[in-house]
Formats: sequence, C-alpha cells, structure tokens
Amino acid sequence: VLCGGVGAAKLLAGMVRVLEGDALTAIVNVGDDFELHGLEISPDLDTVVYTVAGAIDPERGWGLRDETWHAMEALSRYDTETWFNLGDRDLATHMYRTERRRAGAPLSQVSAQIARAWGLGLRVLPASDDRLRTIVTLAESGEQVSFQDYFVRQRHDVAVTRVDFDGAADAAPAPGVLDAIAGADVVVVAPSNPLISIGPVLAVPGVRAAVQARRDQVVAVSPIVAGQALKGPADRLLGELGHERSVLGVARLYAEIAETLVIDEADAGYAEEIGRLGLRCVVTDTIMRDPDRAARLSQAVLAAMP
Ligand code: FO1
Repeated sequence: VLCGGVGAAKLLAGMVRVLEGDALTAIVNVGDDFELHGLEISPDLDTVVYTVAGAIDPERGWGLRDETWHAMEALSRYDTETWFNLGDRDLATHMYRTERRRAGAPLSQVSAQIARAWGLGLRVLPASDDRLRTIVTLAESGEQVSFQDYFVRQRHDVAVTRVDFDGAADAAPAPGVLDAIAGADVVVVAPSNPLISIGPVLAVPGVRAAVQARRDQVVAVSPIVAGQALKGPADRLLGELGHERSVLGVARLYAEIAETLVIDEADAGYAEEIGRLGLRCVVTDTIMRDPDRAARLSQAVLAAMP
C-alpha cells in the first residue's frame, strides 16, 4: 500500500482486520518529514503507526490520544517556533527516532523498530532512506516553503503554484520497497493526496516504473469524493496545479499506473468517463467513518482486481 497520512492510515487500519498483518507492507511518504527543535519528525510514518496501533487521536487524525502539551507550554517561554504541536507522549517517538538516526541507523530500520514497539504486524517502510522534502511554491509571493510551513503554519489556506520534491532525483527506494511492489498480489494506492502524498512516493527513482510494471494489479482509491477532499487540501491543490477537482482529475493522474480506480457512490456518474480513460472503475462507499467501514472498503479494494 502506497501511503500518505490520514486517509492511508485509516485504510491500513481496515486492511489489518481483513488480512494477516504480515501480508501487508506500507510504503510511506517521507516528503512531509522535517527537523524541528533538533528532532527528526516523520508525520506520515507516525500517523500510520499510531492509527494502526489504535493510539491515534481520533479528532486530530495525527498525534496520540489522551495527549498532554506541557513540553510545548514550557517551550513557549522561549523565543522559538511553537506552531507545530508536539505532544508530551508523541515527543518520545521523535526523541527515539532522532537518537537512532544520530547513531547512524537508516530511517527504514528505525521505522521497523517503532512499528515493532507498537506491536504492529505489518511492515512500515519509508519510501526512501534518503532526504526527500516536499517544497511548496506560494502563488502570492513566489516564496518556496517547507510542506509543514504550508500545511500547518499557514494552515494550507494559501494558493500554490508548484510542488517540488527536493532530493527525489538522488533518492533511492528504501530496502524492500521495490521487492514489495514487484512481489505483491495487489498494489494499493491509498486514498491520500495524489499530488503531495502519493506524488513524492512515486517520485523516488524506480518506484513509479515498478508500480507501472504491475498496472494490472494496481488498485487506487480516490481521496476526492464529490469534488472534495475529506481532509486536507487535495481538492484545492488539484485545481491550483491544473488538474480537474474531481475523481476525473485523480483518474488522469493515476491512469498510467493503475488499472482500477475505486470511487465513492457520490461519484457513480463519473464511472463511464473514467472507463473511457482506460481504467476500470469500482463504485462503493469509500468514507471510512469507523474501522468497520475501513475494513469493508479494504475488502472491496482487495476484491476490486479483475
Ligand atoms: N498538523 C497540524 O495541523 N497541526 C499540528 O500542530 C501538527 C503537529 C503534528 C505533530 C506530529 C505529527 O506526526 C503530525 C502533526 N500534524 C499537525 C499533522 C501533519 O502536519 C500531517 O499529518 C502531515 O504532515 C500531512 O499528512
């Protein structure tokens, strides 16, 4: 499963209910990663681990439930940035990852240790162990900012003209990524933002080609329902970056790499047009309101292949 953040994590939490954990490999975006207060932070990797572990905060969709914020309150005394909230328990994950990375462990090894520490059966792989950062160019000023500055500090309510993946050209797929794609019975593109979550995963040299080579076994799930993103800026970004703000825009982005596109019942009217783009279209309820719905969507995704 190619993953971004929240939508992907919810689907994975459903998939582990219908598959044995060890039958599942999550290949997770690292373009949102960044360093803050000397800590290495990997939001999409942590959101996947916390959600599948059942420890995620259900309202926020990121960070841990029952969290406290004393460290951030204490930090606000000093002249440093506090727009990115790190909960007291969440800090332990960033401290551990930073400690291991400073000791020379690759991100893939640290991610495996974190997943194991949370008792997860599935494999959690970063798309790459190398530095890859999503950089967003703002329409207003032409300024280039980090993903988290755009997404969190500016609450992503600023127009964007470009998205670049710094370091992608020199990045290598993390160990196991290409084998997982080549060997999978089904390759799933999770309902994450096609441009800023799945894009950086496919931008790692070799990954897009590996997925394309399996196109007949690739099933993508649209993160856009009735022209809207369920969470985050995917709909606006599609429009700002010149794509159609609908499942058709998603279908065009995925046509080369996926045979099948799963869309929500709200978009059933698009099924024929999607078929004309050369994709098979499966229409089902894709809104994962709870783990049962996520499990049912997972079954539909796994059954979607011809
Ligand atoms: N998102 C926010 O909107 N505000 C935050 O303060 C915030 C903190 C945060 C801390 C750890 C973490 O793993 C994720 C966090 N996120 C926060 C979400 C994060 O920006 C997004 O999950 C991804 O980068 C996009 O999927």
